[in-house]
Amino acid sequence: MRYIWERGDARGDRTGVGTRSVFGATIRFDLAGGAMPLLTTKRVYWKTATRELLWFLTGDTNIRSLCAQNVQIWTDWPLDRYRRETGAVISREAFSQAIVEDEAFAREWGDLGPVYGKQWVDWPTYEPVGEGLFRKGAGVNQVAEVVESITNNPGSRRHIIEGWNVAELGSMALPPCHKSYQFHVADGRLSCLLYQRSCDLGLGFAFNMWSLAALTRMMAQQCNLEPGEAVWTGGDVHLYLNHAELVEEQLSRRPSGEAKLTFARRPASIFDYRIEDFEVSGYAPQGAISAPVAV
Ligand code: UFP
Repeated sequence: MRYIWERGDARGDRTGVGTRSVFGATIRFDLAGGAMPLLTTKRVYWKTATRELLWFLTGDTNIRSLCAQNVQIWTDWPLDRYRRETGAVISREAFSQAIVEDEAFAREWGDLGPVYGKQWVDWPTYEPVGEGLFRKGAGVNQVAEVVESITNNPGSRRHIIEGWNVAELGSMALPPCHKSYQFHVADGRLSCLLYQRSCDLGLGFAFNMWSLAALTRMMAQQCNLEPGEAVWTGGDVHLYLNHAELVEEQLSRRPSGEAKLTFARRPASIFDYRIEDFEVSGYAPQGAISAPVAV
């Protein structure tokens, strides 16, 4: 964070806020013994990140079930579209409440397009039915396929869950940031490498790192393997220029405590985890720091 803040390249960006950024960075974290990469220099709402991960695994791309759990991390994108297209003056709270209470409204305004969940468990396919004609085939459940390949062919170098569906990028609220997960088995341990093309180090990163580790732990549990390493690789890793307070506050703090994750049970499949299954101990973070999201 300090390096990027002091030495990163100044870049204008899509949001108009401006960033300092480095291109290409890697962090490795050993998950042995239940250790989790959960930032302590500010409170990270790991349950929120976990609820998002569980939502991806259901294949849902509508924010309604997130809003119903008071998870607002995706609300700003549909809210922005709603304000732009209708000219309505509405607070985030009121918008989120309308999404939860009104199913038709949620259908019209709450969908994010074919983002992560859709690609992870229902990647679209097309079957030729004649000269130049195609019909929709069965979707590919990449997550189920990876559980299967890790279990039956652990030495494979093809255990990949891919979010970057080129043909559908245009209809997504936001093209995937954490776009490729590759799993790897060695010595009875399961590791995962995430390639994240774009990373908001002030806000997004802590969530992305937690989710990477949580998904790795869930996969390891399902495949009867020990957890290995969570390897995170970022493309454009940046700090927004309006995050000065967050950056300075976080850099002035010292890490405290070490979080561990245990599972309350072993769910029947990778798709059957519930938020109550995640038990975190030893997490002694410092206070939360809020900062604006660049939409
Ligand atoms: N971003 C993250 N992690 C995520 C996510 C978004 O850091 O999981 F969905 C940030 C990265 C960037 C912005 O600041 O959101 C996406 O903008 P762009 O598509 O222009 O890279």
